[in-house]
Amino acid sequence: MQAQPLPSSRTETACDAAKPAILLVDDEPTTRMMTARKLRRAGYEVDVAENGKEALDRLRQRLFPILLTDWEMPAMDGLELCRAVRAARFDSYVYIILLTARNSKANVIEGLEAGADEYISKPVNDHELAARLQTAQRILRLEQSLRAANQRNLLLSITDALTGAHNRHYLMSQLPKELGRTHRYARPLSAVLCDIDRFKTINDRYGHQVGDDALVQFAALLQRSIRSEVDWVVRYGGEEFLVVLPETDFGAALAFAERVRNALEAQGVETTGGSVSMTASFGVTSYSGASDQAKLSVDTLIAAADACLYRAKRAGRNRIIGKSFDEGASTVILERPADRHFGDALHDETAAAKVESIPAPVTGNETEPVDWPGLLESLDGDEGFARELAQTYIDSVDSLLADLAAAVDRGDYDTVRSKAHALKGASAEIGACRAADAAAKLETAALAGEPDGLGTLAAKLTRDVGAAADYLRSKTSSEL
Ligand code: GH3
Ligand code: MG
Repeated sequence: MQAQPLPSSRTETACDAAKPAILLVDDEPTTRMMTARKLRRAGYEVDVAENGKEALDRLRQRLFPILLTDWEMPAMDGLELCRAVRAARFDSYVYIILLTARNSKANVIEGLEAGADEYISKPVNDHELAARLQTAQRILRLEQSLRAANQRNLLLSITDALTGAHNRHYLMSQLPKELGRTHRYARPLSAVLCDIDRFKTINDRYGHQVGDDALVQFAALLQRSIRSEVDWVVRYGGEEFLVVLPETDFGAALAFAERVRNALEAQGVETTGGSVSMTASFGVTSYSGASDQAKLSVDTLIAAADACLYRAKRAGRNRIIGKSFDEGASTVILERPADRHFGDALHDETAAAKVESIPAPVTGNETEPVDWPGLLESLDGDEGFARELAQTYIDSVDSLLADLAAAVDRGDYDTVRSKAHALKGASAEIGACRAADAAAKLETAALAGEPDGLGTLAAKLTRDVGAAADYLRSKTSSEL
């Protein structure tokens, strides 16, 4: 007998050009072959299986939007197959048509309850099969558009509408997972909090529209700077973004922040209102993923980045301050413009260990030589320790300044650099921002071997350190 192609249904449309693939399941070879041939001649791509078990294996390997299955089969029958397909929850919907000689009401109900969408009695009428397949395609198209709408909605629910970055909702659902992986596999994780400097003045000067555009462009700069497969950007607040960098250690995270800081400082952003100069400040924080960090939480990670960002703002903006949770590591200050000392290490992304750790800068009080309240806060109010620290600073700076003065007189750059470096660390530790800044400038000049202005820079450093020591003396005698 010659197999006839399936008659075309009157409702067939142009969309039927790409017909869905059908998996045909029947244990009887002749019926299987004949039905397969008809379907193929009607333009369907068809694969065949001999029983439910084989069909299920096939479905696990590739997607068949339509499953046309016999009821009675060895190994796994049609009903069991229906149940297994529904339980498997494949990525997209499988439309199931049961073919069977059983056509009592009870059978129909049983088949539908097992998960079949449609039911055709044997012997199959070709017109009926063609019409049923049309229905299947209609339902599948509806299901696909629903699925696409759901995906769009899901994306919208985790995306910031203005910048296209992720929103906080996404952050709070994903960061715990990233952190979990960090702990489980002892892998590093870094987070960089970025905040545009004096953004209010950009709004004031250019208008809110340009301000919006500047935010979009800044987000785009961040997106261009990350590894798109693994890193992600969240709009954390109005003009504040958090970049999550999995598998990234402290040194590489600092290098990332420096790349962005540098690009923004150099180019600003192109907006609808023209080119806008702007800078940003960065708080960088990293977990190494070591097991002793199991207690570290999402909140701790973000709070540390926030504290670093706050310090970067107070220290003058357009800079990076980082804190690693690695054992023994302390806060790293990156100067603006990046000084040679840190810059060299930063350009070598693999050389995290070479990034010099110096004690936390406790800056913030811009009128006093030392930010004493900030220091106490960073020490969790431990006044006893703050007193000891102040005394140590007072005791040590005199000889450092004397050595420095002698080295300046001799033109001994190396000693000038090392004394300036020591004064920078000590001053940052105690919260003497101006002194730390002056020391950094002198250190940079000495490193570059610039004789001009070395004396002036050393004199300023001496004054600032002296003022800090005096301030601490007055504090220790009055308040402590
Ligand atoms: P700082 O350097 O201390 O960060 O100063 P700042 O001016 O950037 O920070 P501040 O928090 O004082 O002001 C943030 C400004 O960002 C105020 C707010 O109007 C603006 N802003 C927040 N969200 C948006 C936004 O979606 N569009 C625009 N155009 N401006 C925004
Ligand atoms: Mg800001």
